[in-house]
Amino acid sequence: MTKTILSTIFLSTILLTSLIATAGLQTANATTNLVVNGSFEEDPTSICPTWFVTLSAGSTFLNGWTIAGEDTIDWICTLWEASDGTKSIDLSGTPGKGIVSQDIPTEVGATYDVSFDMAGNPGFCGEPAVKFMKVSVASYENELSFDTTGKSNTDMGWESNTFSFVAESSTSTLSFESLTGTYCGPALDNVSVMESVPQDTTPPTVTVPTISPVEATSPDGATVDFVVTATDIEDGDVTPDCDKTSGDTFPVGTTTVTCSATDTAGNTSADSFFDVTVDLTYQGQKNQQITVLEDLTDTASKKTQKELEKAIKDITKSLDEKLWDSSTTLDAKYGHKVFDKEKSAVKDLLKIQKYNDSVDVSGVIDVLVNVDKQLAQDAINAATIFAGDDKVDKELEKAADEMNKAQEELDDDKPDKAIDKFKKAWKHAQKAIKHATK
Ligand SMILES: [Ca+2]
Ligand SMILES: [Ca+2]
Ligand SMILES: [Ca+2]
Repeated sequence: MTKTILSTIFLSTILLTSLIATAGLQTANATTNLVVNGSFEEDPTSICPTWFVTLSAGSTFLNGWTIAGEDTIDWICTLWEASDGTKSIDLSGTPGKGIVSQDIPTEVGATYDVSFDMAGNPGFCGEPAVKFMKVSVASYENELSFDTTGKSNTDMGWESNTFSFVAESSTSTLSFESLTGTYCGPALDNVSVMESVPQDTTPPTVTVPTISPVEATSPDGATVDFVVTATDIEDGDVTPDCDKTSGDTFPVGTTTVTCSATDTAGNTSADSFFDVTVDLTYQGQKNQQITVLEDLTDTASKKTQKELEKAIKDITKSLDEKLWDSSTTLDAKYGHKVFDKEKSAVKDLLKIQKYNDSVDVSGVIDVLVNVDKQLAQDAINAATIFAGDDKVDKELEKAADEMNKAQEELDDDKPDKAIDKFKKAWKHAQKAIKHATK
C-alpha cells in the first residue's frame, strides 16, 4: 500500500519541479530569521496535505531550499508531528542520503546563530534506530545523531540544536545532509539563522553633581534641585534611578543621595553618591535652640522653668529684625545688642546648670556661643579685605586679640564672658570696615 502512494507522490513531484518558487529577499537585522521557509510550512499549491511528498534532487519545489546531491528527501506533511507548525523533513528520502541547502545572505566577518530541531524517522526500516546527519555552513561542519528508540509518529522527541558561525562571504550555504542511506533518516524542522547580537555586559556610567551647601529656608530644610545623568555605550542616554528626586526637600544636615542606572540588557551600575548639605542660618540655629528650651520647660522644676523662660525671652530679643541685616549678618549699628542678649540668655542657662537639675542646657549654650563666634569671625573676614591700611590693620589686630581672649574664657568654662569678647572682636571689625569704606 505504501509503495503505491509513494510512487504516485513521486510522479506528481516530478511534474511540479518545473514550478519556480520565489524566495523573498530578507533584510538582515538582529531579530530576523534569515532562512526562507525555515519550518518547511510553505505550500502554495497545496500538494502537501497527504502523509508526505518525495522531492527529487534538483527540485525547487520546497520554497527557499535546494534539494542538493543525488538522492531524494521526503517532505513530511501529516505522517508525524512536526516540531513547529505541521510539516517537516525526512532527509533520507525514498530512499537515499538527501541533502537540503539554502543560500543565506551574510556579511563577511559577522557572527550568526543557527538553530534547528532534529529527530528521526521512527518508522520500521530494518536498520539501526540511530540516525545520522551532517550540518555545515561556511567553515562550520558537524555530525549529529538521533536515537529513535521508543519514539513514534506522535512522540517524535524533537531536540533543539544551536551553533554559531562566522560568515566568510556575502552568501553562506547552510546545508543538512543525511548520513543514513535508507528510507528512514534524520528528521529536520524549524531552521533559523539570525545575526548574532553582541551581548552587552557593560553597565551605564552615572554622573552625579557636586552640590554646594545651601541654607535652610524653613525648619524642614530646603528644596534642592540637581541633575544626575547616565549613559550607556549601547543604549546611549539612560534614565538614572536615585533615592531622592530633584526638587525634594532636604533636611538640615547632610543627606547622601544614592544613584544607579540599568541598561536594557539588565546591567546595573555600581551605586554613585553625592551629598546635599543644608545649613541652618545663624537665625535658624537660634530659633532651633528656642524650640529645644521650650521642650525642656514641660518637665523642669519651677525655678528652672523661670530661667528657661528668661533665656527664651533673651534669645527672642536677640533675633529682633532691627539687629540684623540678613539671617546671617548683623546690622553694623545695632548688631552688638545681639551679643548682649545672647550673653544674658547664657547667664540664665548657666544658673540652671548650677541647680543640679536633670535639665541639661549645655548643648544650647554651645550652639549660642558658636553662633556668636561665627558672627565675630565673619565680620573679621569681611574687614580683612581692607587689610594693608594702618588703622584697619590695628583694628584687625585688636579683633584677633579679643578672639584669643574669648577662647581663653571658653577654656575657663566662662561662655558668658567669651560672648563679651566676641562682641568686642566684632566691634573692632566694624570699626575697620567703617574706616575703610567711609
Ligand atoms: Ca515545520
Ligand atoms: Ca523517507
Ligand atoms: Ca550597557
